[in-house]
Amino acid sequence: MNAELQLSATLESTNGVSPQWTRESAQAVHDLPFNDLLFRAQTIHRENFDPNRVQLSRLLSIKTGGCPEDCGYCSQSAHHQSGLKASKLMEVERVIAEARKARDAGATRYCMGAAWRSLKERDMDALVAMVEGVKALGMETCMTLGMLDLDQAQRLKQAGLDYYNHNIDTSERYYAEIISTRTFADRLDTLANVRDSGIKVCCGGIVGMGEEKADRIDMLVTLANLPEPPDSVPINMLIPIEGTPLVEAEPIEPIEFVRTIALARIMMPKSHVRLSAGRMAMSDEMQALCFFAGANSIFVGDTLLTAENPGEDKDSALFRRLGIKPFAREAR
Ligand code: SAM
Ligand code: DTB
Ligand code: SF4
Repeated sequence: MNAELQLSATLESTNGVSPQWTRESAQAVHDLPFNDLLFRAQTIHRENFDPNRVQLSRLLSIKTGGCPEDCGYCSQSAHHQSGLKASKLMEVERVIAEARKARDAGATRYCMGAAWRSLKERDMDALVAMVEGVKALGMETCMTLGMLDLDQAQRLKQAGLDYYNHNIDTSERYYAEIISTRTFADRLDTLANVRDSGIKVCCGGIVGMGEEKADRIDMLVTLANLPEPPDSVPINMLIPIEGTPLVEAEPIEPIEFVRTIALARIMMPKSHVRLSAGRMAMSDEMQALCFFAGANSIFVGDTLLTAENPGEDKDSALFRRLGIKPFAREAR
């Protein structure tokens, strides 16, 4: 089948309940002329979201550094010499105070991250209190704590956790070049536990790690073909961190990055596509193209978990110039 026919077959099948994407059907969309790709992504975006609203999310590292995993991109792995100082789990009161500040600055979503391989029982009570406290501020809650079993996921759900972030990071093929301490299948198991508990899945990956186009496409095919596409899909552009094995990775070309965002929007029409790490290295114009391609969330504030992020002034100036408004907080 030629690319155009293949594309129309794909689009017809999206009228069904759960279309199965293949590398070929996804690649046919990815490789469309740029204007056709963006027009299609923007059309689908408008059918599902307000095109002039972008959600403001805020991250907090509640436990930093000293992580036993060896993810090749990460400043927090104990396997790399990034110079980051490790810390203990933050106190509940402090987490809630930080969340309140973020809410007062306009964030509607609060994401708490811990540099753990998996969640330990001894920390559960504190985590439950954090979820309850942040929820009580009227914010959407998200956590990313490493691997979870079903019982742990159920307890976080009961505390009011809305989303759990756990990324597949890249294609199954490229994954083993990036992380050796846990497998792609381990990640899928945690995602199944999250889904089965009723917590919404936040799952995406990183581009610009020296992967090939086929890896980016395969990553999105895996995500779109999960039993349900993730409600939330963070697309991170690698922030090269000194002391990590990926510090010299070949950066992704901006147009190719925008194509990845557009493809994510087309393949997962109802998901929040989050323009996540890497915005310090993006021009305003590149970010504007990402919003046009269907990205509808950013992380705000001066820091992500450990790395630098454009500050509030820069982001509000960009939103003003583009006529973009933040998501409104749900009335409670
Ligand atoms: N330890 C938890 C885990 O890995 O599940 C949570 C924290 S981890 C930092 C969350 C995600 O941030 C990673 O899966 C990765 O996709 C992204 N990330 C980490 N370091 C990054 C970097 N240097 N550049 C871009 N994205 C990064
Ligand atoms: C995700 O995919 N990106 C966010 C969130 N999930 C937790 C984290 C980005 C981290 C960037 C590197 C750092 O700050 O250390
Ligand atoms: Fe640990 Fe998460 Fe960093 Fe991997 S990405 S080293 S699991 S903190």
